[in-house]
Amino acid sequence: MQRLELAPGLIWWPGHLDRPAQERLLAAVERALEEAPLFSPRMPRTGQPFSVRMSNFGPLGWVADEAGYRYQPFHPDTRRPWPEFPPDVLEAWHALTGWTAPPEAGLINWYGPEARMGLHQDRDEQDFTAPVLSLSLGDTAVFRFGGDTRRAPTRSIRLASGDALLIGGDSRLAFHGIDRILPGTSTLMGQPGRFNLTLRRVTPP
Ligand code: MD3
Ligand code: FE
Repeated sequence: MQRLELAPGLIWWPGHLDRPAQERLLAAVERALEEAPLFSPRMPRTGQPFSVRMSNFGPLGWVADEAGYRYQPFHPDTRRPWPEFPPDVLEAWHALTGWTAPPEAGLINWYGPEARMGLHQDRDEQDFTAPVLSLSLGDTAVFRFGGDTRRAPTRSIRLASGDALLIGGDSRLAFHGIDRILPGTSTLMGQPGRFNLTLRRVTPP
């Protein structure tokens, strides 16, 4: 399978998951969402809901509300612990990151046809030495990434169903976002939309 280094530390495997693997992973995501339904994160200052809806697997989950951005061990609405990581997710983490420690947080992002994610940095983790691994399912997304400042030039790629993206080293604090999704570009789900899973370490080694 092709491995493309888009920038130092930013590695893209187009089509890493074949169709049966995508179907298995989708089934695992849907099972997790029965236990931990999608919630609408809100902007800390304004309480404005994000257009992306979210849930998590693993010991810690990322949440956002008027109190801020943070990782916590329970669902913000049900207050129940997050579902365990599916074995396929742990296998992809170890295969692509080579990291000995398992991920602690597995953010599930759901993009409906109109959802987007503005340019931002991921800096709510206490440990930036570990990489972040992203897995995409469903409709293709226009992903934009730049440098360590908001003003640095950016590039765009299209992330399709089954693609894996590893973010580490010099790219760990790069600005990035999702400009839009391209509804109807995947037949994986019976409806337009996209799931992205982001696997992370949160606590220091
Ligand atoms: C580049 N998610 O959840 S995943 C996020 O497709 C997030 O849902 C996007 O950005 C999505 O925070 C992009 C790929 C990704 C994840 C983390 C990064 C790219 C990154 C951290 C630094 C640089
Ligand atoms: Fe991000």
